[in-house]
Amino acid sequence: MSNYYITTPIYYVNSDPHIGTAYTTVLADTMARYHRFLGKSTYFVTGTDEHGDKIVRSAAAKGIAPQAFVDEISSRFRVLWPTLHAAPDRFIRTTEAEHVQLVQTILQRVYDRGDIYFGEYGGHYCTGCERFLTEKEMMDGKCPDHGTVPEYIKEQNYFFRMSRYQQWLLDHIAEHPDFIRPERYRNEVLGFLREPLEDLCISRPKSRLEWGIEIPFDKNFVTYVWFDALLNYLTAIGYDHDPNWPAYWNQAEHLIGKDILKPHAIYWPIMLKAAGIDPYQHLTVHGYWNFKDAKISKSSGKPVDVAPLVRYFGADAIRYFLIRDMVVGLDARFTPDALVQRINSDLANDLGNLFSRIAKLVADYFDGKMPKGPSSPCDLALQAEQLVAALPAFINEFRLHTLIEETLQLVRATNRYFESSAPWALAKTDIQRCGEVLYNCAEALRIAAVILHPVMPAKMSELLSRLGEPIEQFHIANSVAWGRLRSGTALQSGTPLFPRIDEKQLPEAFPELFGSTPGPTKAPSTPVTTDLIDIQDFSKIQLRVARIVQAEKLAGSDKLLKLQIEIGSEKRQIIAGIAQHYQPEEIVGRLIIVVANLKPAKLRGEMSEGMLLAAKSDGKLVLLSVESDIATGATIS
Ligand code: ME8
Repeated sequence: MSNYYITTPIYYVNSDPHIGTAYTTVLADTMARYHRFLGKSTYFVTGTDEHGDKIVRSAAAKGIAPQAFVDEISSRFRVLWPTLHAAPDRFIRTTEAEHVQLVQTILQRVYDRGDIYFGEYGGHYCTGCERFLTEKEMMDGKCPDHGTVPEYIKEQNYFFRMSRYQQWLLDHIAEHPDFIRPERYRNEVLGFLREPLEDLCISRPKSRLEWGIEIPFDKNFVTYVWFDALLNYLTAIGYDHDPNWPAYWNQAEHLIGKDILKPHAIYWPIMLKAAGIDPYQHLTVHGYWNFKDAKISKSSGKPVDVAPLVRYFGADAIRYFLIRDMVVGLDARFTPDALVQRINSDLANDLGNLFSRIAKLVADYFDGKMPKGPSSPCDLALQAEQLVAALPAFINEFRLHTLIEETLQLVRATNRYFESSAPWALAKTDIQRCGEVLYNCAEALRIAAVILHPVMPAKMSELLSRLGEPIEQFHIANSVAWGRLRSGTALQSGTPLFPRIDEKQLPEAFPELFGSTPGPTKAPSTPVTTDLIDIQDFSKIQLRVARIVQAEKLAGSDKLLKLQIEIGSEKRQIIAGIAQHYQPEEIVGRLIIVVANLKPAKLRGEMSEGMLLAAKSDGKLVLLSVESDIATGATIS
């Protein structure tokens, strides 16, 4: 039997879990379940990262000792995951004795091999990222991810000779095209590696930070958080003492968000190489969940708390939404409307309703027992077979959003077949044919439920039990073959599987999420239609997607911002009247829409080469953007 080892980042305990950290955990859990489903022996690990400066600061702010603080927050993560039906095989904490010992063993080994030396370094340290940023990475002197000014630190420390392994890493990436995926992140890493790699500072003097793992060869220092944290991936599988560790390590897949690409794609493989351990197999990188156009995170002040969402909508509905609405690699928007739409349309309407309709007719005309199927399968069987054949590729390539969509296409086709076959009418004219139609529908639904089980384990188990085919141990090959559904077993109709969400109640239940989203409070005062134009007039305007790479206030104006933008390979400056609505630091990095063929004009002595688009209503202004990530320079039609 082959193996599969999947990990999430171990999360910092300076903040509570939120929808961003929940996403990575749910995705890893779903992948673990799919690989089990493909017949592999699977190990799924998540946990918490508990050392470092920011933990000490958060504990101090609460007035408690670091250990008490980390114990409390770590347990919030540990107890939350099962409520989301995430079932890690191991929950690891970096304060565990087993981990501390492993970090010290590896540090000593790398030191003995001559790859750690003592020296002095001065640099810009971002506590949010827990690493030094290069001049190139900073934007306007700030960390682009955290919007804070890094602290300049100069001191004597231990350094890890990363530079020695730069060429090795480049060769490894070239020889293993799917080492880092999707490709855009592989390219980003190759971009970093075009510059000479600086050696990595891997210690902190105890005089400045005590809350860390002591360096085994110098008691005055503790190790740097990343050197400590990354090694959790080895502790978790019992590196060097559990006989099974190599079999899992050979198939290791790290799942991370794009914020921690550099430590995972550069520091980690080099650390492994220096310690004489083979690199992991895959690093899979996903984008950000944004809410109201900002990354969901504790530091941005926009965390979306998971527990109340789970209580209200149910764990499986949240899992379904998260996995369906994010394409791995791209950013996605968490909008309350999209969440409700998915639940009401896909789950309540397409999936839940299909079961209710089948169960009702089976109860009315077949005494609640599954009727006999036809002697030859229908078209739905072919569609199901094609879907099943594509599953391994969807799973191995992390295309779970497509897997879900294709499965829902099968469910929708089954609903159409139900409608066009009209079994309620057949019941009065041809009861055998009526039974065959119901059998076909129930069988297509059963296969869809097996396929969706890893995404919604509790709800799909319930559906399968109600169909009379409870799940025990299953494997794709023998559970999704058409015709396995037995006749004569009892169907349990019961309450709707996915109750519809009443949108009217939501603003009251979640004021912070739903309160201000249903659109403008008042209708815009400008009439919608003025003079009509021909399509040719419109086609004269060239609209393009651009990215804001720099933004600052225009001296002497309280309304204008000076923006440097990138449109494909072109760089331009535009002056925009948005200073009363946006702070420069909050829009850097955003994708916007610009009119690209406007004649340049001078505004307050500065050239403006284009105009950005924004929507206005009653004194409010919001920038226009695109729904998901796309290359700058993309045309808009
Ligand atoms: O970086 N959208 O921990 P962390 C999607 N301790 N995913 C998000 C997200 C968002 N808005 N916000 C957070 C650390 N995440 C280190 C990791 S690993 C050896 C050490 C998820 O608590 C995503 O997986 O800041 C991201 O990479 C991770 O949380 C960062 O978690």
